[in-house]
Amino acid sequence: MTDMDQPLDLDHQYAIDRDCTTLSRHVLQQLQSFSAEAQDLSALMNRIALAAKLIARRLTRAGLVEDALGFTGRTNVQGESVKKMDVFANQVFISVFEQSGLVCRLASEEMDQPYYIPENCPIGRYTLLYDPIDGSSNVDINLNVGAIFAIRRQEGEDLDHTAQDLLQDGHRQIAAGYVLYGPSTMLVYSIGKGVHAFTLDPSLGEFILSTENIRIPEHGPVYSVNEGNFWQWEESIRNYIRYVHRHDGYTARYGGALVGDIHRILFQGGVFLYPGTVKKPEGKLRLLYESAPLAFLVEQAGGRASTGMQEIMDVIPDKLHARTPLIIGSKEDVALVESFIQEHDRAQREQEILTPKG
Ligand code: P6P
Repeated sequence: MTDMDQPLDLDHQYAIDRDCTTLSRHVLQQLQSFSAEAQDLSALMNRIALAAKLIARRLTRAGLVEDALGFTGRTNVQGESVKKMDVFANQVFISVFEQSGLVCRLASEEMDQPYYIPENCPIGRYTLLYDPIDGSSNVDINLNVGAIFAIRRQEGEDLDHTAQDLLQDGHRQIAAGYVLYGPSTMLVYSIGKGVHAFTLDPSLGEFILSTENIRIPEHGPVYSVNEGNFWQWEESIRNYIRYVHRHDGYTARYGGALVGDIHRILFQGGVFLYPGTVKKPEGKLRLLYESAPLAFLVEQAGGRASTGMQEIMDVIPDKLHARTPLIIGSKEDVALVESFIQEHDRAQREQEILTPKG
């Protein structure tokens, strides 16, 4: 027998097979179809992967490249100071998708209105909604940042460019995920058939399957929240925080960058909260390109995402940059936070009944 007749041992065979499981192949395997829509989804995910690679390349050299760090001096539609990396990453997504023939619009945290693909470019039937760099305050201190994305089909013609068809609930998402720019660059996605993680192999320039069918634990030790806002919260949220302070088995982890905090909870279990405050009941995080994509993903992994009163996936935004409170993670931990909200509301209603009118 020649060497070629000798089968590789299973470990080597597995390693080769895994290195060949690229993102585009995985999408087609998921769908078990080569239909036009399956090919579209595979191509869309491939484009997102290309954007992630281009952004990762700049992030890993940010300290060495002119004009990569720091602020632009402008504020975005959110009223937030815009970082140079925000602008760069936003433009990368536009450049990667403009000639793809896959999308008709790109809606981004960084743009007041969606970017409509110019008429001299091929127009597709999908919209990409994205936060190009989430947690950009971490860029200048070399801590993890991320990108969050969702894909929706265009519904109707949107001839007046008001993008009204985007103002629908999260069930209209056909794919969603995030890119985590950390010690390694990971892309975690779902097309409604489970949650799967890919790790960028810089030596190949490819995202390679690293974890398939991720399931979030029913309960976990982590609670992730900015406790600096404690005195701005409703009493019910303060009561939840008092509870986890006083009970064993909880640990606080908060990175100030949503994607990293969610990634930890996806793998270890627990809950992330960005509640509304008395002054801003709607909270800080944006529904269409932060909370809804993450809700889609976490639900696919067996978790939950809630505003505290409603499933995030059911929320219908009134505007493109609508915000919602966000409580997301393990089923049991999200339910525990909600129980404090429901208990507080019940006590308030009881008090109102007992308090004589007039
Ligand atoms: P705070 C980053 O600006 C971001 O949008 C999320 O990535 C992060 O979870 C949150 O805001 C942090 O906000 O108010 O705690 O600094």
